[in-house]
Amino acid sequence: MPPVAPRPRSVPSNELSAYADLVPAPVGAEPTAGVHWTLSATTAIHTHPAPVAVAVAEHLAAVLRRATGHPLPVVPDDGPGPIRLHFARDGVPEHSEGYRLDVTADGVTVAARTAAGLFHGTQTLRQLLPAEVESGTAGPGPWTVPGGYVVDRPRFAYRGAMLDVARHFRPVADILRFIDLISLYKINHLHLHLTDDQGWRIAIDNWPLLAEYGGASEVGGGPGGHYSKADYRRIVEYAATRAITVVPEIDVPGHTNAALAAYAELSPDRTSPPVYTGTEVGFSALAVHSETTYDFLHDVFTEIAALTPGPYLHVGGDEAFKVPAADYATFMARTQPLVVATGKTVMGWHQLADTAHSPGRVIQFWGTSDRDDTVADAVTRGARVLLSPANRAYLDMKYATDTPVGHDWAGLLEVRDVYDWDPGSFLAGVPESAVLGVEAPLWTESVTTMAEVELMLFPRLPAIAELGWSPAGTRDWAGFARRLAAQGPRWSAAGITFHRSPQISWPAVAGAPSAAQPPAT
Ligand code: TNX
Repeated sequence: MPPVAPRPRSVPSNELSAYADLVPAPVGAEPTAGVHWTLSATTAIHTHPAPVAVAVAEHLAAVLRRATGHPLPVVPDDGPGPIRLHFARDGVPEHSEGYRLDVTADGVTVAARTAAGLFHGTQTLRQLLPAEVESGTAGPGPWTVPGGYVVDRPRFAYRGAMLDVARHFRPVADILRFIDLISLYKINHLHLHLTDDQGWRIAIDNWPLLAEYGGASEVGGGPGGHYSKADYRRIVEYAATRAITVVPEIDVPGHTNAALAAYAELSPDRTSPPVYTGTEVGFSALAVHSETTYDFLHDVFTEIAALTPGPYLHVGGDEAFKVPAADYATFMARTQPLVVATGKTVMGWHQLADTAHSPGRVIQFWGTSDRDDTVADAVTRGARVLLSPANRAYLDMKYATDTPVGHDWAGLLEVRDVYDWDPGSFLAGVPESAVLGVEAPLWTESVTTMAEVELMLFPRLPAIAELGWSPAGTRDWAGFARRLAAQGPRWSAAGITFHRSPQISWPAVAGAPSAAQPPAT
């Protein structure tokens, strides 16, 4: 008789469907019937090689310690351990973000080629544990993981979330929480919209008034704020430990009132406009014929590039209604090489598409139709496309007319609208091979608190994350709706505010104290 693995007295709720409930859906996963492993007070995390894998292990340990109360020491050793994170190639998908996860009666092994792969594997492991593992306070368990395996890798290289910190400033602690939230679903880029009419949010040594004066305002007249260089480095480093690359955006030549208010010489009429705290767009512009403007851009891009290890620098370029088309083209023909000279790759909103090409540039599509011939033409000249169609991916759109914050110019976006499209075949003339990935932008004209940020993110961000990560063949609304429902108790345990979409059959939050329940919206 083969040995029979001992079964816990009550079958944990995560047992039967855990491997079928993962979000984003993995490339492959199977449970092993009758096999379990239970995390206990003696569990250690073995990890190799140090220090890259140790950072991933420490993050996992911190999450697990919080909810289990167990010590979970991280042991830098390649030997077998109850939880083992290690670099390997055998059986691991050939992709820098791929991983393989195995759960046997002896423990959990995550194998990957890189720290990013290991990190994604540990995020999957969290979803295989009971929902209470997301709690900020220690609970009794049992912390049982059903046996089985996952092999996984992303469909698209770029899965992004954008936060507009210009319309309403968010302190560093909120950005770190935002990073934690998006990393749950294997998002790997954080796009920070750092500048707009209402505020300039990053310190620039050569132009100190940008942040000091241009940063001291926001929509509605609040105090605003800005990130020091140390703040920004902290964000970049924290993001890196969650396998996330920061993409900074300096939006030019429009959306620049805060910069013009700080420095009159950047303005076409050499006069500083007053600080702006409204929500109109398209009324401001840099002096596109002035050399001072290009000196300014050179300084700003050089300082930002020096702070940014990631490959991209986003130059905005949207809604420059005050700049005639010919001047816009001239401006972008000068601006993009300034970015390239810093060693970075240009990213920009799709208004950039019919301006001069720059090597490998990324055009971020935010239109509402499935056809844009200038974008398709830019692709023939070598551009790649990042998809953020406003009627699919804009997380500042309301879910329904009674959503307390948000816009509706691109429509009302329930979770099914956000999920039910294929990035690989969305834009006419843009083949999947030209699609770098997907990004969900959150504009914050009306979003003023972290609870509101979370409300707009959940449950739609996981939908975008899944479109970016999961194989095209897994896309199925009914299946996604079922898997998403299983995430609800995790968000409740983590204290995440979310929209209880009527399209999803959320499980009852049995026994949860009412304060921990998400608001019904
Ligand atoms: C358009 S999308 C904008 C933003 C607004 C947003 C509101 C884009 C590139 N520009 O300035 O915040 O709509 O939904």
